[in-house]
Amino acid sequence: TQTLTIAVAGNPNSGKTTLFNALTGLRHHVGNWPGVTVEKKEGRYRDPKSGREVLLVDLPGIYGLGAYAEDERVARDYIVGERPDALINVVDATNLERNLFLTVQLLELTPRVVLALNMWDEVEARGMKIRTDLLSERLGVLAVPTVATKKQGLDTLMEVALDVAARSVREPLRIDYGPEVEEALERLVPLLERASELAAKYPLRWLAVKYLEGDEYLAREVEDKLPREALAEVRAIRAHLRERLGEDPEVVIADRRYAFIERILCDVVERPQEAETLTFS
Ligand code: GDP
Ligand code: K
Ligand code: MG
Repeated sequence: TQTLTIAVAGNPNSGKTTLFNALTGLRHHVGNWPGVTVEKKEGRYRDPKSGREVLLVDLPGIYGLGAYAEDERVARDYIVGERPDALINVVDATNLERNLFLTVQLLELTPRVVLALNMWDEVEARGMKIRTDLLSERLGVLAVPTVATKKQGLDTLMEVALDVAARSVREPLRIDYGPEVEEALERLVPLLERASELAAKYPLRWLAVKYLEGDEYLAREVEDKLPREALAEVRAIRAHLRERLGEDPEVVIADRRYAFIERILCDVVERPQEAETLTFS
């Protein structure tokens, strides 16, 4: 059987390195991603049940999957190009508002994700209540509480990650971007599909969203690979959308992502003062 590859992604300071080291022990080595100076760390994990070896890859700490930061491009190129069997998204569970902004972007790209709700000791110490089942349901992926510094939850986390790796693929997360953007996406996707290279490499809705966001790297690739007539149409769709919205589609798309996260957190997270209000009102 082939070695499984599981990548670890998350915001800086979410506990990625602590979790990675806890899983791999000393069996890891550090290098660089091709062409850039961003550090690449790989290690081995052995599944205690099957004895199977898993290659773990620690991706750079990032806040999103945009085009402007080199480490964000490294992460997304890796996910698109290497297609890891599963992705562990380490989040600081005390700060879901910020951390989920990366999570939803990962989920729009691939459904092969498990969330590590790390810093769970802090969640408990602060008296926060997080409804993990509801969070999982809304995002469509499992969420496992972990305390990386104490190696808590890591067995369960890896069990779920191995299960994700073995499962057949579902659809990535779909955020509703509102009628104007959705209409543009509906017209864009079939046009992008005409370039078979793009269709083979990217989830096309994701690529279409990125194109509307004005992602210059992906736009260049789209413009390289699309037939000329399709390219003119694709450009016209984006120009028309900007006109309809009266602002950059990028802004509307980011707003919708934040709103999506806010709606989820409103139901999923109960803060201590809210708990008191409920008790004493
Ligand atoms: P990275 O930037 O994502 O690689 O994060 P690190 O692994 O370097 O961790 C950042 C800080 O958080 C370090 O001081 C860790 O010891 C601490 N940390 C990591 N995981 C946990 C956890 O589950 N609970 C608590 N309380 N601290 C943690
Ligand atoms: K750090
Ligand atoms: Mg680190």
